[in-house]
Amino acid sequence: MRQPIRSGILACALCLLAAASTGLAGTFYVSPTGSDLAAGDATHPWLTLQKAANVVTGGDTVNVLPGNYTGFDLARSGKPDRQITFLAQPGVFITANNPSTPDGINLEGASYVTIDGFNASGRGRAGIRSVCNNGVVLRNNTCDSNATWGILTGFSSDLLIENNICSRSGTQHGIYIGNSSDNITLRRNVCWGNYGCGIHMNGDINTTWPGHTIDGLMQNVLVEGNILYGNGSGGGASINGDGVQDSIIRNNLIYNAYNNSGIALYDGDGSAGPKNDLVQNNTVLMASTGGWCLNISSPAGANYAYNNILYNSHSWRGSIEYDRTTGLVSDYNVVMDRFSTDSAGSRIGLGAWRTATGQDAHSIIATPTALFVDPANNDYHLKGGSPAIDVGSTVNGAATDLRGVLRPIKNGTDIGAYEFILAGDANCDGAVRFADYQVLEANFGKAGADWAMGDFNDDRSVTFADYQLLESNFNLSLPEPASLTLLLAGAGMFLRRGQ
Ligand SMILES: [Ca+2]
Ligand SMILES: [Ca+2]
Ligand SMILES: [Ca+2]
Ligand SMILES: [Ca+2]
Repeated sequence: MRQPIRSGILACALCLLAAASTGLAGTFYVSPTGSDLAAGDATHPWLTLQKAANVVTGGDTVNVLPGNYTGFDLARSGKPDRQITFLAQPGVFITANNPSTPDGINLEGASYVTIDGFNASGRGRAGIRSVCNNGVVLRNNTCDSNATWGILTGFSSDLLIENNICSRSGTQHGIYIGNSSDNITLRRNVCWGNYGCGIHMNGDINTTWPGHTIDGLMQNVLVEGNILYGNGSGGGASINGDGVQDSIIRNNLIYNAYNNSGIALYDGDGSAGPKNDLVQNNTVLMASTGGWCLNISSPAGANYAYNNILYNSHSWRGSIEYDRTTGLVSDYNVVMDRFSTDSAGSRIGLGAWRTATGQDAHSIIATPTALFVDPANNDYHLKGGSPAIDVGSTVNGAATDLRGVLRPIKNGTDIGAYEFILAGDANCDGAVRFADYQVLEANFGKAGADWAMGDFNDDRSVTFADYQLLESNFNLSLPEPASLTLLLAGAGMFLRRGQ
């Protein structure tokens, strides 16, 4: 009898040891009312972010309570399966540069780190700077009115930058990734009012990092679902790619662009020009002072442009400027009657472009008024009857839209960043049914939501407003009687719960 009891006690002791170890090593807290002499746990938080940065190891999470903080300088790394996470609660502001550089948050040689939820604004150079590392995630941060960049990365591969807002950078760009880095995803960021580019990618063969091979190319970059507006009073492109190859730029919305280009792919500091890049289902609208919508030059191989809306408010510049007549595969775009096949921007019409290049046989000409719900107020969703509906290339089109809506809806893939869909059609089957209501109900109240979860008004959360959109379209369609009964029963529960 004794042996099993001893085993039980031993097992229990091991459990406690494991729990204590997890608690000490795994989860820390920082608060404006804490102390760096404290234990750093939930009831005894640290005072400074730098204290946390000096001690974290792989697998740790640092929870940051609301308040104002001096930034931090992190040189410690997690591991591929043990990310270090700095997780800010809503209301965390970096109001002073970190102790080492003129940036808010600085990661230098710190790999496998996640920075989530910080507001790093008004800093001396970048809101967040991350260099000489791998496996970094920058998510849900706001970087406004920084002197040079919102977010800067360099020599930083296997990188994910998503759901950040990077605005009003003083002398350069919203998001700048560079220095030959590869395997990077930039998605669902909003970059507005930056002096230069919204997103800048620089292969940069000229800057070295001791001990590392610099190939001057950015490869396998996915730039997807970003919204970029009001950028470029100082030039650049809304999406700027120097030495970018084997990459995809899709479902981005660009408007009020003052830049020299909406999307530019070229060879400046890179070791070679664009090759095997796919520009797909973007909506690009240049301001009257801007350059061409899509500008490709010095290609190192074929590049591809499908399903883009390319509209220009400039007096004579237009949709596509390409510095030659071969190597660009382009079709199923909505364009203006304005193209160029030389780097001087000499203008030709769609017919002459087709003759010179053999491209854009299925592309069409249309105006914003015909295409969009309310272009005067920057609503670039397709309106009912839009000429962009169902006429894109499904074979070479994006599989989703900017919101995550599954393409194609109805009879074909649409051109541009938004697929035309009834609000409420969460499962993207072309009809608003009880199944869609069930999706919305299951996700009701959730933040960080997308269309497929029931966020129909693009505010990233599922609320009563989304239900109202679903209901309005449900009543316009005619559900099966049994489904209608279920819907009304469900809606009653829903309404009671909402009160
Ligand atoms: Ca590279
Ligand atoms: Ca469609
Ligand atoms: Ca549906
Ligand atoms: Ca919503």
